[in-house]
Amino acid sequence: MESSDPDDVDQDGDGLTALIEEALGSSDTDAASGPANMAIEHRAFEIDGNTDSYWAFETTSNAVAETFVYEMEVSPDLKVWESSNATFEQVSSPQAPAERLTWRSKAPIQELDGTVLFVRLRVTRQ
Ligand SMILES: [Ca+2]
Repeated sequence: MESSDPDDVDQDGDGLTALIEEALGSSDTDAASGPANMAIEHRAFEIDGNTDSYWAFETTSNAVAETFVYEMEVSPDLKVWESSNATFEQVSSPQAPAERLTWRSKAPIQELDGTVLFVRLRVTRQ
């Protein structure tokens, strides 16, 4: 059964619903505008004077982000999803002026060797 909620529509077929597109500040009528707004990559962070490589999950956010709650979730198997609070922390990003949300793994990549973890962004309206 298809949802009649306009937030659930994916008009451009890029896999991102209208709600997610609005939260990212992308367009649900342009398939090229959405998916590239999210990335997970290795990034150097300085923590307590030590620079190390961490996983960084980053997404753009709508200029009126107070409309939304952005939560990063993790899963070991794509079946069970939970809050990323145990493995990631949300950090501010220096990449102004574009408003971006960034989460950093709590442990450096070298300590996560062999760990399989999937990530996703969960967005709800406030
Ligand atoms: Ca879409």
